[in-house]
Amino acid sequence: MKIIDATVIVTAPGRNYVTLKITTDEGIVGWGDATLNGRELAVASYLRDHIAPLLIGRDAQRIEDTWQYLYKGAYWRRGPVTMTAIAAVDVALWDIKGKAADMPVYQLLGGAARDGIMVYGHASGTSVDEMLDDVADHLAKGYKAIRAQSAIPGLDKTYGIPKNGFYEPASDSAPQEDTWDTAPYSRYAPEMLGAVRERHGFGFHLLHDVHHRLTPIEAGRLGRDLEDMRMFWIEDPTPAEDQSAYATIRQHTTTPLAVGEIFNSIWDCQDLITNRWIDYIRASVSHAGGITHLRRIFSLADLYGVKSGSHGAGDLSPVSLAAALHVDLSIPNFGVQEYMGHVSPTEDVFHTDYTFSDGFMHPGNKPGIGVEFDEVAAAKYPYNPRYLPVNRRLDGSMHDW
Ligand code: GCO
Ligand code: MG
Repeated sequence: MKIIDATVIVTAPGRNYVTLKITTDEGIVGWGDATLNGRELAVASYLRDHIAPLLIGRDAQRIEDTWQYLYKGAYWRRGPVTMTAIAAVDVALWDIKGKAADMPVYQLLGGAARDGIMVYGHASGTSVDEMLDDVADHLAKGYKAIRAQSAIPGLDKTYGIPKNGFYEPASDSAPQEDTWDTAPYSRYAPEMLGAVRERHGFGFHLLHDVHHRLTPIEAGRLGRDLEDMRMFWIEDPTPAEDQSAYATIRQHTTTPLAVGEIFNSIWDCQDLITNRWIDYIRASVSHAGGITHLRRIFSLADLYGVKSGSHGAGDLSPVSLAAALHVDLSIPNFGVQEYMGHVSPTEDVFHTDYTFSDGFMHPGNKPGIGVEFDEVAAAKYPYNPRYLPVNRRLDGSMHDW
């Protein structure tokens, strides 16, 4: 089965998504997600200008060989743009293989290792009370795991707090400027998360995203301050690229640690995993080289007792979420899957088969990934340049966002 076409479609049904369509000479079409929030067109160009011409005529069934060809063949390895582009090709080829075999992809990955995939939702609020009500809403919907974030008094904007009811950090023309001050956050976070346990008890998993903002010693102290809350994890307590920082955090706390949403390859987390500095690896299908490479990361993690906890924010398209669910269902060391949902009218363009019920998701049983992309609908939503926010300390200097 030969690849005869590879087309890139950029569309913005509520937010920008870059989608790769691969067509074979047998008429089978596969879809891949190539979205890199805020840098979408770089991946679109990488695919259109540098990868698509190489795909024409290749055997669509040779997924591993194509992965190695694109990874080793670029010479300039890794990085978010390259690995997101390779991921889109990889997922589209798994989609094709599933459709050719008339099986959902999770069957090709070894079959279901569990009945459902525990997902965590996002509860947030501009005040603690509002956030506590949102936690109650999530519990009522059946969530077994909930991430809690609320606005920090004294700072004008806080990461993870939605505008107009839906968390959407990207802004047009220029990045929004947030402010950061570690002291009020470090005092406030234990109070805020303590309030969650006080009001709603310990019968569900509680998560919190620090979003790369602390130093290792500050993160160690936060982890210690949160020990009584029995967190499921704290996420990205320090800037994620500094792996050995986690050795310091680990020395100070038993609060579980999760990192990896910005990682692109197994080399980004080799030390974190092999030194057992983390508990959950958050690499995603779309930014870490596709199903082929993500499974390699999770296999390494399994050897060291580290579980999966894939990124699943709304800036990863439904194609990515579906692909993640196939991986989640099939691996032995699954931990949790992030599920933020997608803003309307995403469903107009991406027709999905996955389901959510009582806190668990399932990818569905359609052949392939189980997501179909409506090109006619996509044409109604043109690309709209967006930027993620930046963060400044009170003295005006730049801080990690
Ligand atoms: C999360 C993430 C996201 C990122 C976003 C950036 O844990 O879900 O931190 O919300 O900020 O994916 O594009
Ligand atoms: Mg995060």
